[in-house]
Amino acid sequence: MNKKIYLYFHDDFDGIVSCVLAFYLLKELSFKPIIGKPVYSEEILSWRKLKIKVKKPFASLDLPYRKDALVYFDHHSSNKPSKISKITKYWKFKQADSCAQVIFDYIKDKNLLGKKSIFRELVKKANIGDAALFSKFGIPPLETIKPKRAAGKIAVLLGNFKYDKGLRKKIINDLIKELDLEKIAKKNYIKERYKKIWPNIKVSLKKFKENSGYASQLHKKFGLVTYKTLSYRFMRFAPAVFYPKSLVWIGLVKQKKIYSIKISKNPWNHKSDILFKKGLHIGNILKKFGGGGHASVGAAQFTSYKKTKESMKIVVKEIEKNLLKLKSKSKE
Ligand SMILES: [Mn+2]
Repeated sequence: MNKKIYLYFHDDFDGIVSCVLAFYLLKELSFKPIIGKPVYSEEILSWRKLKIKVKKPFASLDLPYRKDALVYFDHHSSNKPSKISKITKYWKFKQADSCAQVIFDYIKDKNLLGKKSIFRELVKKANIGDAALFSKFGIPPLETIKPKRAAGKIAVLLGNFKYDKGLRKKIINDLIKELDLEKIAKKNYIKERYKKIWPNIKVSLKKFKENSGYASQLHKKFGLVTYKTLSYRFMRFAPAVFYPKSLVWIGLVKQKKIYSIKISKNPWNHKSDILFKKGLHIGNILKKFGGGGHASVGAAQFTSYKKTKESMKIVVKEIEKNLLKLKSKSKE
C-alpha cells in the first residue's frame, strides 16, 4: 500500500493550484496524497516556528520552509531557506512568479508525468494572480474585483471566504478530477457563494469611490491617489478602476483589527515604471514606520487608528517630496 502524505498549502489561489500539482507529482512518486489544511497568511510566522500541528509525513506548499517537511516547494524570495534538513527528500526553492510554476518545473526537470501540458493553463493563472501580471496579459483591473472569467471568479471567492477550509478542499478535489477552471466556476457551490458576495462587492466599490481621490492639484499632477478603506472590504486594485491614469496609490486600510498604510504603483500604467527606475523606493520609505516591501509596493502596520492617521500624513508628505525631487531631476 502507498504511504500517506498530507498536503499543507497557502490559502490563496497559488496555494490551491500548487496542491493540485503536488497531488499528481506525489502520486507519481508512489505516495497516497491527502489534502491537509490551508495555512493562512496570519499563521505564517507560527508555521515557520513549527507551532502549527501537522500530520506526518507532510508536504509544505507555497509556505516558508519547515525542517520537518518531507516535501517542500516555495518561491517567495523573502522565505529562502538557509539550510535544508535530511528529512526533506523532495524539494525545490526558486524565485518564480508562483509556487505552482516551481512544482511544474520540478516535474519537468525530473521528467515525471507524461502529459505535462494539462497543467499549463492552471500554472499560467497562478503566475498571473501571484505576480500581478494582469496588465501583461490584458486583464483589466475590474476583473480582480468583479470577475467575468473563471480564474478571477475563484480567486475573488477565496479572498471573500477567507476562512472557508471546506471550499478550498472542494475546489482542490474538483481541480484534481477535471483540471479545468471553467468547468469548476460553473458548479453550483461556486455560483451560490458568488451570488452572496455580489451585493458586498457593489457596496465596496461605491464606498471606495467616495473615499478616494486626488487630494490636491499637485497630487493630480503626480498621479498620486490617496484612499481610506475602514468599514468595507479592501480591494487591492480598486484605484486602477477609478483612476486609470494614476501612478502611485497610498491607502489607509483596516483589516480585522489591524490598520495599515499600503502603497503601490499602478501596474496598469507603465508611466509609473520610470519613477522607480529613477529611484523611488516605497519599501525603504515605509521602513521608518516599521514596515517594508519592494520598490514598487509596500506596507506598514499599526494597532491604533490615531497613530496610523498621523503616520499617513507623514508618509504622504514623504512621497510628495520624493516625487518633487524626481520631477526636478528629469528637468536637469
Ligand atoms: Mn504563492
